[in-house]
Amino acid sequence: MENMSSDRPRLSRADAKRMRLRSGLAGDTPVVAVGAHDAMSARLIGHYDFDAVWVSGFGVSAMAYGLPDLNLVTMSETLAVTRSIESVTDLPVVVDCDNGFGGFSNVVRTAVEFDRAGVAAVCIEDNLFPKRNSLYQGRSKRELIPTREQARRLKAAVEGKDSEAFMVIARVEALIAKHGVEAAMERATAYAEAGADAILIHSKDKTLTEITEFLDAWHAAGIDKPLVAVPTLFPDFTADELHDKGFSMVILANQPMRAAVKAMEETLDILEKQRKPAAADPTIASVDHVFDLVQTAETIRAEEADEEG
Ligand code: SPV
Ligand code: MG
Repeated sequence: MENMSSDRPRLSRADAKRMRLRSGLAGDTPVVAVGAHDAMSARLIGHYDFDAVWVSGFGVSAMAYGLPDLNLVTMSETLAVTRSIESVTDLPVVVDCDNGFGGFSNVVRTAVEFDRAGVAAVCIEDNLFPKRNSLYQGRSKRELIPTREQARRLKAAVEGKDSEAFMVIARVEALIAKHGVEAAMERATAYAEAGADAILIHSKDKTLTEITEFLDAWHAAGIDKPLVAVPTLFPDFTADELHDKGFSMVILANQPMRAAVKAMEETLDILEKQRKPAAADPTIASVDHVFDLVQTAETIRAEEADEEG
């Protein structure tokens, strides 16, 4: 078939998005990813000037399953939500795969399945199963997987890649677990050597002191892998400011979820008090707007095209 051969092989949709993420990470401006918890939030993120969708484990746990972010949501459940997100967004999708949902083989299987699902990247953290959300301030154990074991898991995940363009981001929780900058550096270095494509260094230090120390050590070590930040707990730095400090990607992880929760609570409060739909109308999206967002008219037009002749 003549037009099936071409000198330049066409990239698959998945690889095109992966290459977009890779070139973004090497660019002069930060890759800004925003957290989605379902396909609608991913669609909305795509309507604004952002570079990637972050499938938030916290968001999927809380919003899709109504559960705490404690490794209760399985790989398959995360994959199902991810597939729905991946299929409605043109942005590269970076999936928070927690600790890979178990041990060594779970991490490997996670990378294989999400690579096959066409996402741009997975992020694997070193919290021991069952993990605790990193933002949780209450009393809880924070145990990390030993560095060598996590490096071994990451190496196997990287070696299992089907697409070279697919990325495995290694997330370091040493600062969250209060192990200090030296331990964080040791882990980040081991994960980079294991072949991770980027390092997410998580922190809840508002002043950025720890992060700055880490960045100094990282740059002194000359490791050429992109760094990723989740600035939920150092929220006053802009993506550009974080980029200037050395982060290639900035993840605004949970703001759409929190916006949705607040908006629903306010609307339910109004409905509870006034007990009629019109009372909520001024502050909610119209039915037509929701129809538009999910391309209802276009879909009906395509479905009924033949009938119109
Ligand atoms: C998530 O969005 O699930 C994250 C980021 O892992 S955080 O909750 O800030 O740890
Ligand atoms: Mg998470």
